[in-house]
Amino acid sequence: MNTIRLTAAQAAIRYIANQFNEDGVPFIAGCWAIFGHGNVAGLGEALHAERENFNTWRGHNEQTMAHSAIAYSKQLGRRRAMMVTSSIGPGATNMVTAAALAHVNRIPVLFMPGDVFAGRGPDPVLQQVEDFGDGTISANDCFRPVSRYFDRITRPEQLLTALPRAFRTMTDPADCGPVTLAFCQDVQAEAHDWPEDFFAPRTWRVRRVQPDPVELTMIAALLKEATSPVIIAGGGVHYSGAHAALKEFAETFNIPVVESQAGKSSLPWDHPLNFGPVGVTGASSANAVCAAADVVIGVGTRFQDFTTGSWTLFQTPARKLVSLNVQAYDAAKHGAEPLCADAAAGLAALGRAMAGKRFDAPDAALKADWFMAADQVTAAPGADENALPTDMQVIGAVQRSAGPDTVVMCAAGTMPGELHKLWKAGKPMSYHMEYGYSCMGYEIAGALGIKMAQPERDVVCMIGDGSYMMANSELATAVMMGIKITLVITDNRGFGCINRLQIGTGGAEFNNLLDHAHHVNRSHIDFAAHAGSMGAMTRKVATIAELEAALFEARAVPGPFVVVIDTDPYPSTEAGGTWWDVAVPEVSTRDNVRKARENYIRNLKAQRAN
Ligand SMILES: Cc1ncc(C[n+]2csc(CCOP(=O)(O)OP(=O)(O)O)c2C)c(N)n1
Ligand SMILES: [Mg+2]
Repeated sequence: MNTIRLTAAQAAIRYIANQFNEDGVPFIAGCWAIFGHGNVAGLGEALHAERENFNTWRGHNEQTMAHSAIAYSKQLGRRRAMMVTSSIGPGATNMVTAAALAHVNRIPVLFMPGDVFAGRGPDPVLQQVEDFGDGTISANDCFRPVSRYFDRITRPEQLLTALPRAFRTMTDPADCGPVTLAFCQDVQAEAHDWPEDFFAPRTWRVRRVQPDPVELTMIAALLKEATSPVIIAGGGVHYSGAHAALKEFAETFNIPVVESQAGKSSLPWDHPLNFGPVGVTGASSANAVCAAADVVIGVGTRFQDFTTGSWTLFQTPARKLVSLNVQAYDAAKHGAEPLCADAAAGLAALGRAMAGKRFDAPDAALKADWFMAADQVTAAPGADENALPTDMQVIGAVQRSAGPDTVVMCAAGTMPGELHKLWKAGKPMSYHMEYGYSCMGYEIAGALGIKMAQPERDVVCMIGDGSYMMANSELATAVMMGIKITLVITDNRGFGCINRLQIGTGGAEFNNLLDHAHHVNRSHIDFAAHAGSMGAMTRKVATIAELEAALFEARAVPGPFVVVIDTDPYPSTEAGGTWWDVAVPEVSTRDNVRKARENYIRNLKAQRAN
């Protein structure tokens, strides 16, 4: 056997650079890195040595670098991913939030934080977490519950099994998610004689899991008996590339489709069978169809509370739940009849098994009614209106300036709910919402990752002032890397959506809007100046008309473009939506809380166990 002598870090990078996807491109597109002790000498040297054929990028924060990596992979339907490496200790734990985000959203990312010395000679090292009772604990153990596969590399030759295992996890459609290989710093630097064929190029195919014949027969029989089914399209439609299969299935049987946050843009918004967004942030059309459905068919959905109205939405007494999902855990959720398969394969097989069946689709007037309400709130205000613009009007302006291929993205705040309701998504993945973890701080970094994934598409990042303040430094990275993203900052001077939630649960306005938070000096943040200081081109606009003009101007700008607009923190779209379970205090001195509690108890009665 021919061997080659390399350090463990050199071997890791050489192996990673030689793993390909079915399209013949490297599965790992490159590595985001912030160096420190624990990775600069080992992985840093290895990345430098491979720099001609393996990209390394430097960001400003480990968490947000990882958000870029996650957004990149999500936008590409998990067909490619990125690696992120950090120093030991704080650099590593900075990535834990991102790991959780990837875990919730089932997105592959390869975390390679440095770790303490396996040999323990210099212990305790700088940044080492010392556990009094367990010698194997390090800061990286925080990754365990948020990794699909966690390993600590304490000997070089462990990589011979750990790395293939990592790629298996990241390319498995059911188990897909973050992998953490915590890499002890002395081990990174240690040499080993590696079998040469370990580095031979390898292609990782994402298998299309076919349905079990018995499950398929049972589901087909159940659907043949149905009269008013509905399909809930989830993120799995995108990851499976099941857009055409979904369209054909829905059209063949005349079944309405509604979309979760992750599933939005599965069908174009104006497809006659797309009844719109579902759930808490859904359209009245979609929710009416769901309330009347006798069979609810989830396709690639986790049935998160925002999708199910905290399980109050599917009200028909004897209704059945079917879950077509590649992951058996999701396929059997909440008493669902499972159809464990890839979304496209499952829909195609189910289509064959149901041949001849056709349903009566719901009334198209439901959609017309919804769009009448929705279009009203997104319409540009009249020239004589002096009120602060609303976030819905901002969405209208962005929509009018966008093309069918534009990707609109967000993660937390007012915008995810409003965009879910109001954005008219054209092409698949023209809507990129991180609403699994809904993590403030994903926005700018995510937009950067999306643009790296699909440079040919315009990427518009909708971001609240609160989320901007939480994480904005990758804007400087976008400037440095010459990556064009457009940011629309809606400055309502605080956490507007949580302020409304606080009011909605009977609370006093407290500690959400900046004016309601403890202060000696009133907060005034000049977002345009801040973004401009990082090198972005900026515009502060006062009206919706000015916003549209700025967005038009943005098209010709080669680098990041930031538009800031003050908006009213109070209004949100009244139409559509369902109840959302947010627990209200049982005891309070506040009248409003007691009233909200009564309301809460009343609503809770509609919640179904399955
Ligand atoms: C990291 C993180 N912390 C806290 C939250 C809870 N949270 C959700 S939205 C929000 C406020 C967002 O404020 P902003 O971005 O200004 O949006 P707005 O609602 O004002 O439009 C908060 C605190 C979260 N989702 N993520
Ligand atoms: Mg805000």
